[in-house]
Amino acid sequence: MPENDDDIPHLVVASDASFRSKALDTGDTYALTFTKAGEYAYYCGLHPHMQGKITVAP
Ligand SMILES: [Cu+2]
Repeated sequence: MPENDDDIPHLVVASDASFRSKALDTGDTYALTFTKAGEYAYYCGLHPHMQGKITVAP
């Protein structure tokens, strides 16, 4: 499970607003199960320049 190992909080927000974590402090984790294949773009709600993409294979 991914964990925030930074010394500042971050939070995970889907670009299409379909999921959103709470603010994750150091050591916090956030897990989500995807049931549909596709690409899911996300960013950090506190630092929007931090972006990523999850690819779920069929
Ligand atoms: Cu952040």
